[in-house]
Amino acid sequence: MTDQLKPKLTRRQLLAVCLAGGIRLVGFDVMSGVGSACGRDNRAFRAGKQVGIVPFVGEPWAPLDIAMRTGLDGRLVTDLSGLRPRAVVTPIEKFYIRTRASAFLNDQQPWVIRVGGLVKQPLTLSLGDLERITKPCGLHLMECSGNDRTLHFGLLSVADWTGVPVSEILDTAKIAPGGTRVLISGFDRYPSVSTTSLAGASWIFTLQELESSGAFLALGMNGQRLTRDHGFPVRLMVPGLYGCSCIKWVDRVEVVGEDAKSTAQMQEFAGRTNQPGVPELARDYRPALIEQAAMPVRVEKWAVGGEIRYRVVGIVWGGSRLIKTLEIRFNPEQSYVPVENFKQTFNDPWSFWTHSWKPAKPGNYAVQLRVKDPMVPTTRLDSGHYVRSVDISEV
Ligand SMILES: Nc1nc2c(c(=O)[nH]1)N[C@H]1C(S)=C(S)[C@@H](COP(=O)(O)O)O[C@H]1N2
Ligand SMILES: [Mo]
Repeated sequence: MTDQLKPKLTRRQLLAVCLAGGIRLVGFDVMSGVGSACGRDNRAFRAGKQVGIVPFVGEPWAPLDIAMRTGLDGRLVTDLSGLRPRAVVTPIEKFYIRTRASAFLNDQQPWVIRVGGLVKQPLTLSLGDLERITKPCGLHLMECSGNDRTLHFGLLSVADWTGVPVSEILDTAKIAPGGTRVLISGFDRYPSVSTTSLAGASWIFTLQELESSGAFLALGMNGQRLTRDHGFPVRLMVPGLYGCSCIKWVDRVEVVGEDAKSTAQMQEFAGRTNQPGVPELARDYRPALIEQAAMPVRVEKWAVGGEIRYRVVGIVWGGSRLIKTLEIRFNPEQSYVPVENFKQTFNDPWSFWTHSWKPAKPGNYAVQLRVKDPMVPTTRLDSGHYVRSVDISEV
C-alpha cells in the first residue's frame, strides 16, 4: 500500500521538516534559557565547593539504569539524580522500561500494521512504508502512570523521537461515517503469566486527542532505531499522555465508533489515569493526561565561605499551560516560598529549577512543590505523590 501513502507526502513532508526545525530551535533557546536561570544561583555557589549529595530517604533501594526481569514484569528505572539542564535527553540505554519485549515477539518476519475498521481505504503498511515517511518528531517526555517513590520516580524519561504522525495515516485511510475514535493495538503475548499486569495492549483515543497531541508511530529514539524493549519495530507515542497509552509493538490501527468498549488495558489503568471508576465504554474515559507536576531530583550539599548550604535541583513537567510561579516548602508546617530559579518555557519535555536552602536545624525535611494557579490542575502533585524527604545532619 506504499503508493497510497506516497502522493501526499511531498507537501506534508516539507511542512513537517519546517515544523521540526521550529521545534528544535525552541528546544535550543529554552535549554540556554534554563542554563541562564540556573546561572543566577550558580553565582552564589560559585565561591563554594560541592561537598556531597544528600540522599532521599523513605524510598526503598532499587537498582537504577539497568533492565531487570522479563516480559510484563520487566523494568528499567531511570536514575534521575544526575539530570542536568544541558542534557535534556535520556540516553536510550537509560530510558525507563515498563514491560520488556516478549520472547514470543517475532520481529524477524516482515512487520505489518493493519489499518482498518471504519475507514474508506483499509491499509496494510509495511515497515518500509513507514520508514519512507518518517520524520523528526521532537523531544517528548514519557511517564508511566505507576511512577512512584518505590522506584525513585524513575519511570520518567525524555527522548528525541522520529516517526509518522497518526493523523497522516488516518488521512490516507480516510475515516468513514461514524468513525470517531481510534483503537491502537500492539503485540502483547508472553510465555509466562505476570502477577502484576494483564497481557493485551490497546488504547482508544478520540480523533481530536491524536490530532492535538501530535501522536505519532515512533520508529526511532535519539537518532537510533527503537530497541526491542522500547517497542521495536514500531510503537505509539502520544505527547502529554501517560505511557500506558503509548502502545509498543503496534500492529493494528482500527477506527471505531461511539459505542466502542474500553480495552482491558484502559480498564487496568483506569485508577492511575484519574478515571471516574472503570468505565465500560471508551467514550466515558478522560484523556490519560499528565497534569503539571514537579519534584526535586537531588539535594546538593555545598561549603560556601565557611558555611554549609544546600541547593535543591528539580524538574517540572506535564500540563498544558506555562506556569509563572512554582512554590516550594520544606515540611508541612513551613510556608511555601517561590522557587528561586524557575522559568518554564514549555510543558514538554521537562524543564529544570534550582533553589538554595539553609535549613534552620538538623532533621528530616519533606520537600514539596506547589503551583498556585486555578487554571492549572495539579491533582497528583497536590496529593503529595511527588514529595521527597531528606535527613539533614549539618547546618
Ligand atoms: N505492547 C505493550 N505496550 C505497552 C506496554 C505493554 O505492557 N505492552 N506498557 C505500556 C506502559 S504501562 C508504559 S509506561 C509504556 C512504557 O514504554 P517504555 O518501556 O518504552 O518506557 O509502554 C506502554 N506500552
Ligand atoms: Mo506505565
